[in-house]
Amino acid sequence: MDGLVIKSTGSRYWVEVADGEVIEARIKGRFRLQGIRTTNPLAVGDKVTVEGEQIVAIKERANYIIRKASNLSKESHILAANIDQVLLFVTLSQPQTPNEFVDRFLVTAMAYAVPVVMVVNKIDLLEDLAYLQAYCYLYRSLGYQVIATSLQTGEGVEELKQMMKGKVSLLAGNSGVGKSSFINAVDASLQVKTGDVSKAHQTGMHTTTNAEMYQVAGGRIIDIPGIKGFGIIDMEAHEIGHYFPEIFRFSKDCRFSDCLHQNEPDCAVRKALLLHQISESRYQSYLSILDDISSGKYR
Ligand SMILES: Nc1nc2c(ncn2[C@@H]2O[C@H](COP(=O)(O)OP(=O)(O)O)[C@@H](O)[C@H]2O)c(=O)[nH]1
Ligand SMILES: [Mg+2]
Ligand SMILES: [Zn+2]
Repeated sequence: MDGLVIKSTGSRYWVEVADGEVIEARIKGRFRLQGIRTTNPLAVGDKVTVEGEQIVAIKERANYIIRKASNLSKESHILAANIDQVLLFVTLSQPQTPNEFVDRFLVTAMAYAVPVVMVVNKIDLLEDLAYLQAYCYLYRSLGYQVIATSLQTGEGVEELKQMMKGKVSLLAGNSGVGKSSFINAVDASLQVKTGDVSKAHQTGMHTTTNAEMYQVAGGRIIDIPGIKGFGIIDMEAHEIGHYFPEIFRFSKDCRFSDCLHQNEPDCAVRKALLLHQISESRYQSYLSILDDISSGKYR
């Protein structure tokens, strides 16, 4: 019987089978998967074959996202599989999502070939709407879909729901930006726990504990505990610029084809930066990722 993993604790899996019935199943034997070393063989979003209460096979993944189990580990943890899009929740206030976090996230998602919808939430808290507009404009100009929302006033929520229809969306973003509140806003019957911002920040704890997939707004949504980003993986220094659309575009005019856009002569990217055709914050994010990769942080 075909099934879809909708919840996992690491050793136990909940699999949705025909007619929406959910069974708790275990893995039979061991899976060898696509040559990656992972701490977990299966993740939410995986399509599997079940026999009785056993998962006996896994279908090939369209995509998946992983996180290094720890900084030193060579093993990875699969966070989710078969994702149509990521909803990256960010806030410009309470808390303010760092631009570098956003840009790192976008780079990795592009490397995984997972489309991102940026959800700028809590806009009811903003006094400076000019900044919001500039922010949305910047990322839209780079080709990203951006929706400004408030769960307080409901602004943008209907538009976002429309974009989720018929798709599997992964919720991502720092703690306290409104991910759980959003799930509750689209389906009050789910009653996902939400956290008080200040408490969540003081303790570094996350109110959600298990990866779980919900059916909402005519689509599915995956909520992962404490998911922030998903690390930059297996990327060479010269590749980073490929994942910054504006840097990539200008880099074609750099004198050297292997230009890293730091201090090289006749660098078209730095020239564009001086002419404000590339945003300073985006360039800083680029340098910071480059720095991490050059210093072997992800090796
Ligand atoms: N003012 C305002 N507060 C919000 C909004 N969305 C969520 N919150 C609050 O932000 C806090 C954190 O929300 P939560 O959903 O737990 O964030 P999560 O950590 O991303 O799941 C809660 O106290 C929510 O009530 C919003 O649009 N406007
Ligand atoms: Mg939450
Ligand atoms: Zn250059």
